[in-house]
Amino acid sequence: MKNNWSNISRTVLLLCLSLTVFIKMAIAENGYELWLRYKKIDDPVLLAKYQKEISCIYINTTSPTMQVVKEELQSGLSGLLGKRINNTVYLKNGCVIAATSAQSEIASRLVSHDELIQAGTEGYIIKTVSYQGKKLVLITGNSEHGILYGSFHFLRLLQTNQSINDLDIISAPKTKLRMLNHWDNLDRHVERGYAGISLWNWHTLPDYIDQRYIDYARANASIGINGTVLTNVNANATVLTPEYLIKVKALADIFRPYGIKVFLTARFSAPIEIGGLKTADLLNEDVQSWWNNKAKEIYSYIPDFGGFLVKANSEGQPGPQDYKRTHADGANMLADAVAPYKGIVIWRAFVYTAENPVDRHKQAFDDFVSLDGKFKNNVLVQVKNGAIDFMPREPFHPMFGAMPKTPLMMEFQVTQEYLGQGTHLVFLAPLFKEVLESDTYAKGKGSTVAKVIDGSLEGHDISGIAGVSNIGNDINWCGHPFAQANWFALGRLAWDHDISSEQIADEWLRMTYSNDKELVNTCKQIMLRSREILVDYMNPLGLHHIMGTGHHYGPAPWVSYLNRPEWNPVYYHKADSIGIGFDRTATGSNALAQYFPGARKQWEDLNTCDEKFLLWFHHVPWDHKMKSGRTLWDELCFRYYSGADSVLWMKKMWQSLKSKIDEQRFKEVNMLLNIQYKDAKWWRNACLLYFQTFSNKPIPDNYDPPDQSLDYYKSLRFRFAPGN
Ligand code: GCV
Repeated sequence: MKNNWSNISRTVLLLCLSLTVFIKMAIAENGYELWLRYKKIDDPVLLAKYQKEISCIYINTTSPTMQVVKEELQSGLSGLLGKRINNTVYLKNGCVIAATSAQSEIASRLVSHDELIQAGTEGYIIKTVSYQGKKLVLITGNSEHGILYGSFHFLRLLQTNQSINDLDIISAPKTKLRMLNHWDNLDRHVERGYAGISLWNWHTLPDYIDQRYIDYARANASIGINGTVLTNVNANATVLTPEYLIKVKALADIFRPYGIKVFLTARFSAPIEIGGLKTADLLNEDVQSWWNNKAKEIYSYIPDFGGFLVKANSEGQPGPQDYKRTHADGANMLADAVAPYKGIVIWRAFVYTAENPVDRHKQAFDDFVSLDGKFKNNVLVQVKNGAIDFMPREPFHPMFGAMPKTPLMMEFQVTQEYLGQGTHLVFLAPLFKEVLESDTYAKGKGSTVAKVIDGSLEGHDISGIAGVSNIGNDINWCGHPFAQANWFALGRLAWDHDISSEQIADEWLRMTYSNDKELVNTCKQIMLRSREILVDYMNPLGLHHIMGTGHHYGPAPWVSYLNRPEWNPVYYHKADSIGIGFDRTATGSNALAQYFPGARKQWEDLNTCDEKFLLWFHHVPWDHKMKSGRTLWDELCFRYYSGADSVLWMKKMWQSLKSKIDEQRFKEVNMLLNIQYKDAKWWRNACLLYFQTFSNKPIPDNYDPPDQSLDYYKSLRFRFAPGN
């Protein structure tokens, strides 16, 4: 009997345990759903209100895009309202009606010509309307893709607990091309990728369609992204062969209903590598016809193929300069090949060569600005946000504003190659905004970078923003749970660069975590300060390019042995017994002269220079008096120490939210913040110990001294760091 009882109680205990595990698993969140979680609204009062306001969907068009709209509204509204929301054939009170004015009489009657003009080709109108005595929500626009974007906007209103009582919204994108650039190789290794391997499973395509492809398209459409470059700019010509083009076609077919066009990277030497020609010189007629035929072939598979992205004559990639032709010549040859199909060419300006002895900062400007006006009108020149290479902080690239006849496209890096890679929590919207809001002074005050790249400064027809993707096949897509916010931020800013970083963080947090006030406010503080904190513990006061060689993870300001001068960190910080920093004024490389006088003014005088960029533009004595009253050396110590301490603050803030976040995501972020803190101290100690060998000054007593020697930090190796 006793035995029986103990058996029974053991079984009950086991059952209880498994139930607990099951419940935990059921509520565990792995981040796969991104910001499209559609969980039932928590607030009962608001839920009841929404349930009263929304009763059904009314969509009568069966095109692929409208099918997607219907499915998204159905699953989104059903999830958020906690009850099934169906599509109806009879218009009822509380229906959400989605249609273009050409598709529905209701839409055409209830929106004005003016409103449609404001919405443009891709924008949308969301309005509360009355029709035949019924109160409805109308989502309309000039195109189905506009309606798709509008539907996601409407869902976002509910996800972020906004009122939907009296809607009157018109929104249109400020830039035309809003793209992701994947640096994905055909073997699925992602260059500078920290979230697993490439999403594109070339081996199983075109027959196996991973659900991820569809969810990727949904996520992009939800933030207005309308283009994707599938392959690495360090290109492999194989993707242009028929064997791969049918795979590309399969992806293009999936993405089309979501308004996403597919682009490929074109390797300049492809005519030799896969075409059997002896040259890739653009003046050779066989080369020209090879590209023309290749374009024709691609468009036979993918009629709405976006075009090519090209990295040429940069870091070993082939290009027109191999044949003494210019970048414009190269871009124009490809532009001619895709022009009959309305394709475009995006030509990158990220170029620098070992042979050129001038400051690397100046090289792209020198190569490109004289070509202004020489590019065909279906070419965009894609410029990185700064002149060096996606550093934690760079002044805007001097090319912005300097090529008025050429549409310049922005290239941001969403993947965090130089910003802690997959382990640091850094919200990039403030970095993107800082660049976009910078004033080039190209046409007087107010000529912001945003106005250059959205085409409004010079009246260009094409415009664009691209972000180097941080997406891989990790279950949560981006590696770090908060890295998703940077994908989200790119899309939101490409749509409207006037949105504030705070709004973007607010939306993302509410959609990805919850609408809990304390959670949103605490995480928002962490996110909004995170980039500045990283700058302080990595690259304060304008320091740059002092990271480890190759993998780019961690500090290595001492590296000086690499073949090319501009690959060495010592080239950039120039520390010596007098001071530290790169003199880019007239007494030095004079890179400053590439900026318009209005912009130049804020940086050219050492004593008035914005301290954010002090060591970027000046070689500054160690005893220089800073605005804080500290000497430069003491300020450097202060920045490094307060940066690292602030990560501790981030950790504490996060920990205060334990009860408000699901276990899995709480733990993941917590562990990553531990790594970030460790890394921040490593950056601080390694950099200060190294720079101290030049300054010969003590680290002030009020700071804990580094716990390891400089030799120890120099000895660290990261042979298999990801993304390398
Ligand atoms: C795709 C940096 C990166 C490279 C990258 C290059 C580029 O140098 O380290 O991995 O190559 O930028 O943007 O082309």
